[in-house]
This record gives sequence, structure tokens and C-alpha cells, in this order.
Amino acid sequence: MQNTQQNNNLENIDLLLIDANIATMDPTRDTPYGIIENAALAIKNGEIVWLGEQASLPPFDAFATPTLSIKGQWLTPGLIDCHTHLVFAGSRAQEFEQRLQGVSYEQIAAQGGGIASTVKATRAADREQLFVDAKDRLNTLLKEGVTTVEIKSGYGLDTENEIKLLEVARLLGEHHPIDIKTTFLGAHALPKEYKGRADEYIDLVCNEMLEQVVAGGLADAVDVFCENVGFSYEQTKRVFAAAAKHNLPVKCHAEQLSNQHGAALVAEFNGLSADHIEYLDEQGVEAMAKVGTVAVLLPGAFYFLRETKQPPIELLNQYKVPIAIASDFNPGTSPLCSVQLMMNMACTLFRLTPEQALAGVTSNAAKALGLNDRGVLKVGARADIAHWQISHPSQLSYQFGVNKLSNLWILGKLN
Ligand code: DI6
Ligand code: FE
Repeated sequence: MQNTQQNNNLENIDLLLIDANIATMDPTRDTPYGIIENAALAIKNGEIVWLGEQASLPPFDAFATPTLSIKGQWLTPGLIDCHTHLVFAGSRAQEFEQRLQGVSYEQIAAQGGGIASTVKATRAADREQLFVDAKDRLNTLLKEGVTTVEIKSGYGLDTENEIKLLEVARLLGEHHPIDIKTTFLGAHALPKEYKGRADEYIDLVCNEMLEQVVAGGLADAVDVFCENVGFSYEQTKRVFAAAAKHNLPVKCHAEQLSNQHGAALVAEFNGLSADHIEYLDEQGVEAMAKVGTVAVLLPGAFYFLRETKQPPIELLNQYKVPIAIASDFNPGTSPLCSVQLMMNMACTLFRLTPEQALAGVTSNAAKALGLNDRGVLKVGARADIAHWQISHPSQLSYQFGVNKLSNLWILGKLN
């Protein structure tokens, strides 16, 4: 038996799912996708209290137990989008047109467009507008089976507006069924009022901003955009050191457009993840492998920017670095609000297997957020469960736009 703490008392459970095929994504099971066929799963108080082959279900009172037959279809962990910039205002559709006429992302940023234009719109937006727009985006994700979403700040770029974004993200967590984790990304871009004074801006991020973020309990992690168009290695290091002082875990937008060695740096700080990583080299991979930093692939941004440099998938596999996949949902480089599309893209663009793609939005996405209570269906885990009308879990990566979600439970509650 794999699950030694299996609860064999099925009295007073909230729900028993039977006749299911379960892709547990539990790496301790030695089947692909951690599959258990002809399985059952019991939920109590928002947790999984039993799962296994139905033939070994302990006796239970069939009249008193709320039971649902999955009819031979599939259960997976609820999907996790571990990297989004989902709270923002405005649109960058015109910039998209410009880029298609040959202007590069870096050129647009240098002309004061790009992130700066979203910052302008976001600063002008009130909390209510930001909340309503973000709620719509979360609803879109919920409909495709997403149960946990990470949301970064980074379009405020001053203390008041960074706090505003994180407060809206926290409020979404209170009012939306999706569980929200927040990340402080004050070091996303240099605001125009700090032009030529990047180190002073980093002082603001490390001191005033971070102190207020911590005082308000507004962030679960800290992120930096370490890039030519973002912040240098040294500046990134200062932000990580400040985060460490406050015991906040760090992550990094690393090696997206060039190799700044941000991945090795985030690993040095025992960071949760290095994200994008198209330009990651072997030393960076090795550094991540040593401490278990997760590689977060963002195929939406790769596709939308029409990048050609592939992330080093073979090296990541060789060094057994856990790979997660996320939407990077944002108005500039990935206005693509779909985790299932990312799964398909991770397979077609980066040659991941459908099993790796599903692990990328479940078990490894949970790791990228430092969460060990979800992403895998096992006894003791949160009952965040998606029920799909599919004939095999590879179908979740194979197909896009055909919604096969039948039911979605978050903390055991049907949505
Ligand atoms: N890398 C990205 O792809 C996004 N942020 C980042 O650091 C882009 C954000 C934007 O263009 O608005
Ligand atoms: Fe991003």
C-alpha cells in the first residue's frame, strides 16, 4: 500500500467519488500520471481522506454516504497557474500591431510603451475596476479546471499602487473560489520618474515598499525581472537579500531575452522558481537542480513574442529539475488566459510529453509556489479535484477549446 495513513473509517464523509480513473500525479506511484484505474476517492472537511482501488474500499453505509459515480471518466488534481500578472488595467493591442510591423518588444519598452503603458493605465484604475476585470479572468480559468492561481504585482511601481494591486489580489482570494497566492514584483520595470536612477528605485523596493508589503501580510513571495530591459544581476540580488531578511521566498523572471544568470542567483537564495529561462545555460540548470528550484516554462510569452530560442528542456530533464508550466497571463507578452492552451503549447513548442505538461500544471506548479498540500491527489491533500469527460489524461494536452470539464471541487466544495 502506498498510502499508509489511509483513513479506513468512511463514516460521515462529505462525498465519495466512485467508478473513477484517477491521474493522481503522485510521483511515489510507479504508474504513468500516477494512474489508479477503477478507483474511488473520499472527501471530508475539504481534504482527501481515502483514495485507492475501489475493490479495496472499506465498508461504508451506502444509504448515508453522498456518492457520485464518475462513470469511468477521469479525475486529476485541480490545475494550478503558478505565474500570472492577472491584475492590471488597459490593453496593449496596438502595441501588438506595432510588433507585427517589425518593432521589437525591447524597442517598444525603450520608447516608453510596453510595461510603462500598462503602469499608466493601472495607476489610473481604482480598486473596483481592477477587481472586476481580474474576477472575469479568474472565472475564465475556473471554467477550465484551475483551482489555484498566483498573482504578481508589478504594474504599480510606486508604493501606493503596488500595495493597491496586492490588496486587490488578496481581496480576490477572499471572494473568489480559486485559491490565490500573491507575489510582490515591485522590481518589474523602472518607472519613468526613476529614469537613470535604477539603484534608487531598488532602494525604494527593498525598504519602503517591501516593509509595507510585509506589514500588511500582502505577499507570499518576491519576484524580480532580471533582464536588460528589467534589473541587473546585482540589483536582483539586493531585492532577494531584502526578501530573505523578511523570510519571504523568492522567484525570478530569468533568462527570458538574454542570459543574466538570474536562475543561478535565485537558486543561491534557495528560490522557489526561475521562470521563462529560454537563455538558461548548464551552470544555471545545475544550480537549480542542487536546491530544487523549479523551472517554470511560459510558452505563451515565447509564442506571443515569436521567440526562437528554446528553453534547455533536455538539460532540465537530465538534471531532473522539476518543470512547471504557467500562462504568464499579462497584457504585453501573454494575453492568453488559458492553462490548457499552455499545456498544448508546452508539448508542441517545447516538446514536453503530455504527462510532463500535466505535472507542469499540477504537482510541479504546486512546488513552484512552495505548496505541499495540493497538486497531487493523495490522502491528506486538499480536495481540489477536476473531473473530466476524457478517455485518457493525454487528452488535456492534445486538445484545446473543447471544454471537457464536468465538475470541479475546490476544498471539497463543488463549483
Ligand atoms: N516578463 C514578461 O514576459 C512580462 N513581464 C516580465 O517580466 C511582460 C509584462 C508586460 O510586457 O507587460
Ligand atoms: Fe511574467
